[in-house]
Amino acid sequence: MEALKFAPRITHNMSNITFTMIKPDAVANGHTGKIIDQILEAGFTLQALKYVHLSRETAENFYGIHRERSFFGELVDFMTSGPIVAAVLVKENAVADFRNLIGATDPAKAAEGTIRNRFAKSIEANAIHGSDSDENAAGEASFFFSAFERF
Ligand code: 3AN
Repeated sequence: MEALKFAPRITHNMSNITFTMIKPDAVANGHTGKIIDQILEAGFTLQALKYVHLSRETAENFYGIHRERSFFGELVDFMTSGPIVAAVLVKENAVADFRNLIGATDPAKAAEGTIRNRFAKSIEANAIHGSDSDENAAGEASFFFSAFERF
Protein backbone atom coordinates (compact mmCIF):
# COMPACT_ATOMS: atom_id res chain seq x y z
CA MET A 1 0.00 0.00 0.00
CA GLU A 2 1.24 3.46 -0.85
CA ALA A 3 2.26 5.53 2.16
CA LEU A 4 0.10 8.49 3.03
CA LYS A 5 1.60 11.69 1.76
CA PHE A 6 1.87 14.58 4.17
CA ALA A 7 -0.06 17.51 2.77
CA PRO A 8 0.97 20.68 4.58
CA ARG A 9 -1.88 23.14 5.06
CA ILE A 10 0.42 26.08 5.58
CA THR A 11 1.05 27.73 2.25
CA HIS A 12 2.75 30.87 3.52
CA ASN A 13 6.21 31.54 2.26
CA MET A 14 8.81 31.40 5.08
CA SER A 15 9.80 35.04 4.53
CA ASN A 16 6.18 36.07 5.13
CA ILE A 17 5.90 35.00 8.76
CA THR A 18 7.25 36.21 12.06
CA PHE A 19 6.77 35.06 15.65
CA THR A 20 5.91 37.34 18.56
CA MET A 21 5.25 37.19 22.30
CA ILE A 22 3.52 39.92 24.26
CA LYS A 23 5.66 39.70 27.40
CA PRO A 24 4.49 39.41 31.05
CA ASP A 25 4.88 43.16 31.77
CA ALA A 26 2.62 44.23 28.91
CA VAL A 27 0.04 41.50 29.65
CA ALA A 28 -0.01 42.38 33.39
CA ASN A 29 -0.35 46.08 32.62
CA GLY A 30 -3.43 45.45 30.46
CA HIS A 31 -1.87 46.34 27.11
CA THR A 32 -2.63 43.07 25.26
CA GLY A 33 -5.63 44.39 23.32
CA LYS A 34 -3.96 47.65 22.31
CA ILE A 35 -0.82 45.83 21.14
CA ILE A 36 -2.76 43.28 19.06
CA ASP A 37 -4.77 46.15 17.58
CA GLN A 38 -1.59 48.03 16.59
CA ILE A 39 -0.19 44.85 14.98
CA LEU A 40 -3.36 44.23 12.93
CA GLU A 41 -3.62 47.94 12.00
CA ALA A 42 -0.07 47.69 10.62
CA GLY A 43 -1.24 45.05 8.13
CA PHE A 44 -0.25 41.78 9.84
CA THR A 45 -2.75 38.93 10.01
CA LEU A 46 -2.86 36.17 12.63
CA GLN A 47 -1.85 32.65 11.65
CA ALA A 48 -1.82 31.37 15.28
CA LEU A 49 -2.48 32.77 18.77
CA LYS A 50 -2.28 31.47 22.36
CA TYR A 51 -2.26 32.71 25.97
CA VAL A 52 0.16 30.70 28.14
CA HIS A 53 2.30 30.82 31.29
CA LEU A 54 5.76 29.50 30.35
CA SER A 55 7.46 26.93 32.57
CA ARG A 56 11.11 27.57 33.45
CA GLU A 57 12.18 24.70 31.22
CA THR A 58 10.22 26.03 28.24
CA ALA A 59 11.61 29.56 28.66
CA GLU A 60 15.19 28.23 29.01
CA ASN A 61 14.79 26.21 25.82
CA PHE A 62 13.21 29.09 23.92
CA TYR A 63 16.03 31.47 24.90
CA GLY A 64 18.74 28.78 24.58
CA ILE A 65 20.83 30.97 22.24
CA HIS A 66 21.20 33.50 25.10
CA ARG A 67 22.30 30.87 27.68
CA GLU A 68 25.81 32.32 27.99
CA ARG A 69 24.69 35.96 28.27
CA SER A 70 24.93 37.66 31.67
CA PHE A 71 21.20 38.43 31.75
CA PHE A 72 20.00 34.87 30.93
CA GLY A 73 18.80 34.01 34.47
CA GLU A 74 16.93 37.30 34.82
CA LEU A 75 15.43 36.91 31.36
CA VAL A 76 14.06 33.47 32.27
CA ASP A 77 12.80 34.76 35.67
CA PHE A 78 11.03 37.60 33.93
CA MET A 79 9.54 35.54 31.10
CA THR A 80 8.09 33.06 33.63
CA SER A 81 6.77 35.77 36.00
CA GLY A 82 3.30 35.79 34.41
CA PRO A 83 1.34 34.73 31.34
CA ILE A 84 2.32 35.79 27.83
CA VAL A 85 0.49 35.93 24.50
CA ALA A 86 2.28 34.13 21.65
CA ALA A 87 1.40 34.54 17.98
CA VAL A 88 2.51 33.81 14.44
CA LEU A 89 1.96 36.77 12.13
CA VAL A 90 1.74 36.92 8.36
CA LYS A 91 2.74 39.84 6.14
CA GLU A 92 5.01 40.45 3.17
CA ASN A 93 8.52 41.09 4.62
CA ALA A 94 7.17 40.12 8.06
CA VAL A 95 10.42 39.90 10.08
CA ALA A 96 11.83 43.31 9.11
CA ASP A 97 8.48 45.11 9.12
CA PHE A 98 7.66 43.74 12.58
CA ARG A 99 11.06 44.76 13.99
CA ASN A 100 10.31 48.28 12.76
CA LEU A 101 6.86 48.18 14.35
CA ILE A 102 8.18 47.10 17.77
CA GLY A 103 11.24 49.39 17.87
CA ALA A 104 14.67 48.98 19.48
CA THR A 105 15.32 46.41 22.25
CA ASP A 106 15.94 49.26 24.71
CA PRO A 107 12.65 51.22 24.87
CA ALA A 108 14.61 54.42 25.62
CA LYS A 109 15.98 54.09 22.08
CA ALA A 110 12.75 52.91 20.42
CA ALA A 111 11.30 55.30 17.83
CA GLU A 112 8.21 57.35 18.65
CA GLY A 113 4.98 55.39 18.19
CA THR A 114 6.63 51.94 18.15
CA ILE A 115 5.17 49.28 20.46
CA ARG A 116 8.17 49.37 22.80
CA ASN A 117 8.13 53.17 22.84
CA ARG A 118 4.45 53.13 23.83
CA PHE A 119 4.31 50.18 26.23
CA ALA A 120 7.77 49.09 27.45
CA LYS A 121 9.46 50.11 30.71
CA SER A 122 13.03 48.75 30.43
CA ILE A 123 15.37 46.67 28.27
CA GLU A 124 14.18 43.55 30.10
CA ALA A 125 10.50 44.41 30.56
CA ASN A 126 10.33 45.47 26.94
CA ALA A 127 6.71 44.49 26.24
CA ILE A 128 7.17 42.33 23.16
CA HIS A 129 9.38 39.89 21.29
CA GLY A 130 9.88 39.76 17.52
CA SER A 131 11.93 37.19 15.59
CA ASP A 132 15.22 38.51 14.21
CA SER A 133 15.45 36.34 11.04
CA ASP A 134 13.28 34.18 8.78
CA GLU A 135 15.04 31.09 10.08
CA ASN A 136 14.38 31.98 13.73
CA ALA A 137 10.78 32.95 12.92
CA ALA A 138 10.15 29.48 11.47
CA GLY A 139 11.85 27.77 14.43
CA GLU A 140 10.11 29.88 17.09
CA ALA A 141 6.69 29.43 15.43
CA SER A 142 7.02 25.65 15.37
CA PHE A 143 8.41 25.62 18.95
CA PHE A 144 5.11 27.14 20.15
CA PHE A 145 2.50 25.88 17.68
CA SER A 146 1.66 22.56 16.04
CA ALA A 147 0.44 22.46 12.42
CA PHE A 148 -3.13 22.03 13.77
CA GLU A 149 -2.91 25.38 15.54
CA ARG A 150 -1.86 27.40 12.47
CA PHE A 151 -4.42 28.57 9.93
P1 3AN B 1 15.44 41.54 20.75
O1 3AN B 1 14.32 40.95 21.55
O2 3AN B 1 15.22 43.00 20.45
O3 3AN B 1 15.79 40.73 19.53
P2 3AN B 1 17.82 40.33 21.96
O4 3AN B 1 17.54 39.12 21.10
O5 3AN B 1 19.16 40.95 21.93
O6 3AN B 1 16.73 41.50 21.68
O7 3AN B 1 17.53 39.92 23.46
C1 3AN B 1 16.53 39.01 23.80
C2 3AN B 1 15.80 39.51 25.03
O8 3AN B 1 16.71 39.54 26.12
C3 3AN B 1 15.31 40.94 24.87
N1 3AN B 1 13.98 41.01 24.28
C4 3AN B 1 15.34 41.48 26.27
O9 3AN B 1 14.12 41.19 26.94
C5 3AN B 1 16.47 40.70 26.92
N2 3AN B 1 17.67 41.51 26.99
C6 3AN B 1 18.48 41.88 25.98
N3 3AN B 1 19.52 42.60 26.41
C7 3AN B 1 19.36 42.68 27.76
C8 3AN B 1 20.11 43.29 28.80
N4 3AN B 1 21.23 43.97 28.55
N5 3AN B 1 19.64 43.16 30.07
C9 3AN B 1 18.51 42.47 30.34
N6 3AN B 1 17.75 41.87 29.39
C10 3AN B 1 18.17 41.97 28.13
